[in-house]
Amino acid sequence: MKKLKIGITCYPTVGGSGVIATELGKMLAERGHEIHFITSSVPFRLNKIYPNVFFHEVEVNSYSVFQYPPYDIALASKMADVIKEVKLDVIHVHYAIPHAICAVLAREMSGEKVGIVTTLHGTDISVLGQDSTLTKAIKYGIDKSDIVTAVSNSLKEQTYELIETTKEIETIYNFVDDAVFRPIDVGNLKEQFGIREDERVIIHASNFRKIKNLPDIVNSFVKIREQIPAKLLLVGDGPERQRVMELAKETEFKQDILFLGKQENVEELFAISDLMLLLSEKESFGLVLLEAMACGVPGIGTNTGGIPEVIEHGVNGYLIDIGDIDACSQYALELLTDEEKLIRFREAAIDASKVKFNSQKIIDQYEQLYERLAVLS
Ligand code: GMT
Repeated sequence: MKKLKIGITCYPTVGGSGVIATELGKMLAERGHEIHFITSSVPFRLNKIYPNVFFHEVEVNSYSVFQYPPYDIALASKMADVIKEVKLDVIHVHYAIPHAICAVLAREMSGEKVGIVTTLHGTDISVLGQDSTLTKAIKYGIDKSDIVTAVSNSLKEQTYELIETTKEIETIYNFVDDAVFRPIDVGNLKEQFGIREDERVIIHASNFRKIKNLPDIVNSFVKIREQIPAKLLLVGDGPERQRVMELAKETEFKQDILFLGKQENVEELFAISDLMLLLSEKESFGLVLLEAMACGVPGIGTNTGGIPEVIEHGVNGYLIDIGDIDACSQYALELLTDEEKLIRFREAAIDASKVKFNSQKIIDQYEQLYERLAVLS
């Protein structure tokens, strides 16, 4: 395929959409494409020098005449500069607002024929799509993009429900870097955390927003812990952290609940884990589940959004209704007390990450989209 010049815009801080955008850029660069990240800071997974990868910083200045710093305008201007200077073939934005709208504006400003691909990740639709002050803008961003993708069928259907668009939306699943997310030997890490060999390890990682239902994780763990020796690792930080810490302190197993804060190398924590819990109220995909699965950690997730497209119930994990902590603890105990079953689920989880969510296959899908655009222009 012809080597393309591709601009990528995402939120560069920790978060699934930024991770996917960055990994996609890195893998496309490995295939010889020239990748230009146009973001407010270096994406956090872009942690070393990669040939073919360039970074264009969006500088957002504050002026006393503005109540809010004009990020969207600064981004659109920067995108227009890069489109013109580099002669981008495609600009791929992650999140409908503001990024798709900025790309449309930038194309206008540059007067060039760059193709726009927008990937919807979830919050832009499931939360913002319900905000009537934003729906028209989201629809505009979607309609004016040349190609729109969603990270699950569920998110695609939700977009049609919430945003009155007739635009074709294509599902392209998320993927993980399988060189990082795989079963690894981490020596005596479990011991370093003070976890005994006979204790099972349950893990949850998120941005601790309310929709992640952290209290359900703690309450499910308490029910599990009443039956078997176990530890709960809570990885991440966010608005709910304080409330969850208080809840954990009130339980009789507070010493078994470890708050680890934000962690860069979560794959090392997955290496000592037996089960992942993601009990969210909304979740367009649940990338963290896939990261855990690729490391051989099956998950229990809620039957919501795209989670049922990631977990195959009874094969590589379990699905429960939102809030059903009895079912959660029951399934967890079934798995954690049956070594053979756990091994079977671990293998099935790795298998799903390699087959259904195969990174090379998914990069092929994105490349095919870009190719279609190149033919159109
Ligand atoms: O989960 C979050 O709150 C972060 C958010 C983001 O923008 O990074 O994640 C969304 O995109 C991820 C990557 O596609 C998905 O795996 C998450 O499920 C999705 N979050 C929600 O839908 C709440």
